[in-house]
Amino acid sequence: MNLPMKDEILKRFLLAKDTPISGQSLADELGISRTAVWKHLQTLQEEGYVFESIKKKGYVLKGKPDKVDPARITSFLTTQRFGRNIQYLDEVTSTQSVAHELAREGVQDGTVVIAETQTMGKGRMARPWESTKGKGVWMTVVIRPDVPPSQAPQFTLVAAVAIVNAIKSVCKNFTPMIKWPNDILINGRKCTGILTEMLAEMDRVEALLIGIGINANQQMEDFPPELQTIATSLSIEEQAEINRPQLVAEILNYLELYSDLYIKEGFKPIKALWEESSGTIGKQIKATTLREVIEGKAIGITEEGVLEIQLDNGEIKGVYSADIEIM
Ligand code: BT5
Repeated sequence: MNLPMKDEILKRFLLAKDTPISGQSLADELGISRTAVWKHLQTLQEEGYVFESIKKKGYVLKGKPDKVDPARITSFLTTQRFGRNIQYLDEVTSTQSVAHELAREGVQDGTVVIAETQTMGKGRMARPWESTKGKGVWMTVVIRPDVPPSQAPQFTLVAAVAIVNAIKSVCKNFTPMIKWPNDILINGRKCTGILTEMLAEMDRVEALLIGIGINANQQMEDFPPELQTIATSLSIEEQAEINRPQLVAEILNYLELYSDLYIKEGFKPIKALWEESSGTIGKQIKATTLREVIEGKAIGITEEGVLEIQLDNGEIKGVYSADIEIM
């Protein structure tokens, strides 16, 4: 991956942990002058990184600002493609809008747009998405699978499975559950929303924009009153501070793994993983679609990712997209 030089330097300090790195060794390894190294260190310090100088040995990174910056995400990545190009922004209207532009320009598969806050974060049907500054994961992953547009909705389920597993790898005190199709809940409260958008021709997806919003380090008072009864954050549930760059990297690690699995083996293995974490199946639900309200028991998802609801009279209805209330 081609990280900017400043981020290359930062990544080396992150990986070295408490082992000092000398300015000379960085200059030699990266093929730049010692003055250039020093300038990059100064910029990093201005951004909030703290370096301690150890006599005759070099520098050790002692303090980091709480940011989801590319260098820190990269230090936890094990992917080939996903997250190998990260556009980091302090503030953005919506990461989806930037991702749309980049996708049209032809950016590589797995490109990530991530921001500390969004001023116009959005959910489905243009509902507002609350994106508290520096407290969450607000990102869009641009992926370019070779699939027809009809398969796009299944990627919301691929993403949900990836996110649940990523959350489980960094949090141990609770079990996140998927609420079909695009929410992840903890103890009945929403901690994550997924928004999948698409750039497509008639018969071919050009790019999918997987928008992921996760409440990571908010406390209850950080949420506006209307969300305090329905939302939660990983930190509230885990009772610990969440390492956001690590969480982002784990999501990308799982997302690459599962979307490759989906392309290779189809929806079947994803469906099995999805069912393991589903909080919807087997429950009495109310599904509000654009056309009707359906009440019944959620009995499963089909190979296409369609939710099947059994009505009281035994009839089974398939739902492609809806808001679900678990009764
Ligand atoms: C979603 O929509 O859940 C999809 C949310 C996707 C957000 C990401 S963030 C990165 C990327 N850039 C964007 O602009 N969007 C994506 P939906 O199922 O329609 O749910 C929206 C509803 O969730 C709202 O009407 C609120 O009730 C609730 N909500 C808003 N902000 C929330 C938050 N931070 N936590 C929990 N619930 C929230």
